[in-house]
Amino acid sequence: MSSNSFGKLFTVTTFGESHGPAIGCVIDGCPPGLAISEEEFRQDLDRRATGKSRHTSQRREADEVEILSGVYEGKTTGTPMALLIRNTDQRSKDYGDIASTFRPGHADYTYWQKYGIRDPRGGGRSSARETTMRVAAAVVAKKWLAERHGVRVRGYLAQLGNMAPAGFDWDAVGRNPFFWPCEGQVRELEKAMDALRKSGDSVGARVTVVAEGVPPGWGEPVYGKLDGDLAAALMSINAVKGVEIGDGFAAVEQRGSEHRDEMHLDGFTSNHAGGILGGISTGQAVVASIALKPTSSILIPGRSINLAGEPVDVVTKGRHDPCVGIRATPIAEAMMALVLMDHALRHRAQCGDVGVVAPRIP
Ligand code: EPS
Repeated sequence: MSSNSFGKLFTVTTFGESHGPAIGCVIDGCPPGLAISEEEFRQDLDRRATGKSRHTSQRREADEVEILSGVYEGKTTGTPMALLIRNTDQRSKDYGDIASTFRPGHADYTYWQKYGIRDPRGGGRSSARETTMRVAAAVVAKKWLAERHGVRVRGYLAQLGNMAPAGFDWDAVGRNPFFWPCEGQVRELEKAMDALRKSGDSVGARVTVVAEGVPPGWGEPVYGKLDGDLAAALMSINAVKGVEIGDGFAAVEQRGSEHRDEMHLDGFTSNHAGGILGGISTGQAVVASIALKPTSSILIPGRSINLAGEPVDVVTKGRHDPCVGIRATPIAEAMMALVLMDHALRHRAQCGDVGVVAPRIP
C-alpha cells in the first residue's frame, strides 16, 4: 500500500496504528546542521495530545519521541530522520463490537471495502492518533522555517459548532484548551462542551492557520501550486471535509473590485487571496481554514449493518473526542509547516539563484 508519504524534497512517511505497539515517521530530505533534541518535540505534542482537558479523549499517552536516526551530536546530518513514539494506553476491548459492525460516518466501512481486512482497534490506521507523527515531523520543519526564513506558523479554533469568536487575540489562543482567540467566551465553550458530552453527541469545527513571514515565490505552477499542495495536505487530516484558502467560498459572492488585494509600494491593502496568487506565495501571510466534521464515534445509537449483512444499531464505546476540531489546531499548523518546508526547499533548488527581484512589496 502506498500513499503514506508526502512532500517532494522534504518527504515525510508515517507508519503505525492507534493500538499497535508504536507509531512513527521517517523524514527524508531535512537539511543538515539543524540543532534538534527530543525535548523540543514536547510542547507541540502536548498541545495536540489527548487527556489534557475534559473536553477531549481521555486516553493518556506519554507521546515521548525517540530519535532513532539522522541526528548526530544534537544536529541533523541530512540522512533520514526516524522518529518513534510507543503507544502505551490502548484499551482495545472498547472496540470488541466494532470488529463486526461499521460505525455510520466512519472509515470502518471504506477500509473494509478497499482492503477486505482492517484493524478495528481504535480505528487502526484511520485513527487521529496518526496525526501525532505529523506534528512531530513539523517540529523540525517549523524550527528550520523560523531559523532560516523567520516564518511563524500558528492557528486557532475559528468556530465550534455554531459558536464563533466574539473578539480576536493571539495571546488568548495559548491560554485555553480550545485554542480559542477570545478569552471572554471560554466559560461558554466549556458549558457547551459539557452539555454536548453528556448528550453523547459530537459537533464540527473550523480551524484557521496562518503562516507569517513566507517570502514571495514559494509554490510551483501548475501541478505543484502552493495552495493546491496545502489543500491536499489539510484535507488529509482526519475528519476534514473542507479547505479554504484566504476568503475561500466567501469569494463566490464577492466582486472583483472587492476581492483583489490592491498593491502599494508600502504594502497590500488586504489579503483576500490568503497570500497566494497563481499558486505562488505573495509575501503576505498564507491563510487557510479547514472544516472538520463531527466525530462519528458517538454514544447515540445509529443504524448500520454488520459483517453478516444484517441491520444493527451501533453505539461506540471508548474514549472519544466530542469535537475533534478542538485538537486540530496543532495538526493544521503541522500540515502548513510541512508543505511550506517542502516548497522552501523546492524554491531554493530551482530558483535559488534568482534572488530578490524589484519591485518588492514589503
Ligand atoms: C481516536 C479515538 C481515541 C482517541 C484517539 C483518536 O482513541 P482510543 O479509542 O484508542 O482511546 O484517543 O486519539 C489519540 C489516541 C491521539 O493521540 O490523538 C479516533 O478514533 O480517531
